[in-house]
Amino acid sequence: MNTITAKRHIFTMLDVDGDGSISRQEYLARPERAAAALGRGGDDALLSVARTTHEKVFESMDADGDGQVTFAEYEAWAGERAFDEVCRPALGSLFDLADTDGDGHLDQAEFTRLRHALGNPADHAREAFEALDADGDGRIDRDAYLAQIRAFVTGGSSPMALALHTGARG
Ligand SMILES: [Ca+2]
Ligand SMILES: [Ca+2]
Ligand SMILES: [Ca+2]
Repeated sequence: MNTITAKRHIFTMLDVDGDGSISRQEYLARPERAAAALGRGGDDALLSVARTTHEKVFESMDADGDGQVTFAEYEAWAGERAFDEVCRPALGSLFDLADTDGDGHLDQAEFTRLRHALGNPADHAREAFEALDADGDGRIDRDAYLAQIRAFVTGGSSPMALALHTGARG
């Protein structure tokens, strides 16, 4: 999978209604949906972190500020700098929502709930987990998880390709 394909893949996943752009509402629904699926209430401190970080990502992606992110905007924006400055905190906030016992790792049950919360189907959960659990100790480390997403979005290849590919439509 090359970088353009990876970008297209992620864009398609984020454009939930498939109308060709990621609306502000679509994007900001992600942390809300994840929190609800993970059993966290609207006043959860980790959810408020997730809301703030996702708002920053959206504002950063939406170059012309019209409340819609087109693929052209997304493609021009996505990359190493955007990942390090704004994506990483947002993805980390979702990881933290899913890390129910707060130990800094996702075990298989926590990871599977996160995938479900982000709208991925339940199938292939074990393969995705195994692909991301590089050292096979039965848990996914936060930094390793974020590094793998980074490798995927900036280089197009990483175990995350499998994890995302099996989880997204199309
Ligand atoms: Ca849309
Ligand atoms: Ca826009
Ligand atoms: Ca955990």
